[in-house]
Formats: sequence, C-alpha cells, structure tokens
Amino acid sequence: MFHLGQTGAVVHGPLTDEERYTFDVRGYVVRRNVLSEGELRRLQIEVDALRLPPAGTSIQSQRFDRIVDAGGLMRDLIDDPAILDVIRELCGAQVRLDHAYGIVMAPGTSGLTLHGGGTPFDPSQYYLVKQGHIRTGLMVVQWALVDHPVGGGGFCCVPGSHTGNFPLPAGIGLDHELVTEVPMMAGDLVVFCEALTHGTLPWAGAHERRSLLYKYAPGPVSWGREPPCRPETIAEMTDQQRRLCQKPSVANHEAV
Ligand SMILES: O=C(O)CCC(=O)C(=O)O
Repeated sequence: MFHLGQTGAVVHGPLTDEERYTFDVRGYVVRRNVLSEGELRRLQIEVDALRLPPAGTSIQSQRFDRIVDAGGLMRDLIDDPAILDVIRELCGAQVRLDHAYGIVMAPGTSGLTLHGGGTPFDPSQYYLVKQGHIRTGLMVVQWALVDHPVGGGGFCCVPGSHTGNFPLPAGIGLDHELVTEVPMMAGDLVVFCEALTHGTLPWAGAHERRSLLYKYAPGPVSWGREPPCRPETIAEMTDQQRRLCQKPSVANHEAV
C-alpha cells in the first residue's frame, strides 16, 4: 500500500516534513491514492452488506456506526499502515480509537454546519505544538470511498482555524469565503484535527457520497461515551488493534 504526497511523490508511513508543515498551517492534510481498486471494491461490498436505509436530509440518516464491529477491511483500517505512524505522532504512543462511523449522502442533500474550532480551548479537542512536536486531542482520519470532486461538496473547513484565537462568529456559515471545500478522489484520505472548524457542504455529486471516519484520541482522553466497538469484537482483534481500543486511562495504558 502506498500514498502520494502533496507534490505527487510516493511516501510511506510517518508524516513527511511537507505533510507536517501543511498540517500545522492548515489543520488538515490529504494523502492521495491510499486505497487500491481492490480495497475500494471490498469496502463498497462491506458497506452494501450493511443494507443501510436510504440517506435522507437528516444527519441521523447520513451516519452509520458499528463499522468496527462489522469486521473485514472496515475494521482493519483502524491500524492501517498508511495512518498508524500519523496517529501515533499526533496523539502520542498511547493513541486510542475513540469512535468510528460512516457517512452516506444522497445527491442534493445538505450536511452539517460548521463546528469544532480551537477557541475557546477544549481539553478534548485541541491543537498544540510543544518542544517541536504536534499534539492533538480528538483527530480524524476520513477515507473517501467515492470521488468527492471539486464542487461536489462534502468535507469542508476553515483552514488554519485550529490555531485561531477567537471563537467562530455567528455570521460565518458554510457559504462564507473562508470556508474551503476539500476535494478527494476515491481512495484518498484526509487527516484533520477536531480543533479545526469544519463541516459538510451540501452534496452535489451525481452519485451517493460514501466515506468512513475513524476518530482517535490521546490515551487518557475520551470524547465519546461509548467504547468504539462491542466487547465481543475485541476478542477477534489483533493485539495491536486491541491496544488501540483500550479504555481511556493514564495508568497501565499500553503503547500502540
Ligand atoms: O462531512 C464531513 O466530512 C465532515 C463530517 C463531520 O464534521 C462530522 O461528522 O462531525
């Protein structure tokens, strides 16, 4: 498995200097061509197998969870080599999977208003640089299962807002000039921190939007109320996946 950097060069594993710089400046970074055609086909089959009700206009109808319990590649993405070093760098060696879900959007449906943001300081979703290391609270790896073309909608953000010093004013909505769409092709992924102000632009794609979101946190931090999967699922996991799904703690928290 390989991915292409912002300049098109093939890169593996940890953030490159260029990616780290980009993430620090913008609050997100895109990795291209991470999933192969075969993997994309497998993931589409796995999503089809969930027999989701048709996506409508409500946010609830555009979300599906239990993607880790479902198994298969949807589970194995939690510690995919394309992102493992990245989540370790951003959340620390005791990084944990906090929660995971998928997004489906029907053509013409609208998404989610702007949310997140680094101000006021939120101890569960933050962005800090200390002694030369980036540290984030809750952060996201979103895998695009279909093309998200320019003008197609989907993930958007206010680049740089993860280090902003003022709260988002009420007058800045999805249609504001500061809001940037983040186009992706099927097989790309975007890494972003929840301290970044972000949201979902109405979906203008001709096809259904499908993406999978895996949200990670530092070892002692829990954003969600529930564990990321059922206890029975843990028994089926590799040791590394099990370590990723530990309960939030400082004491006895094994490194991933
Ligand atoms: O549509 C997107 O990719 C953003 C989703 C999002 O911000 C959320 O689910 O909280």
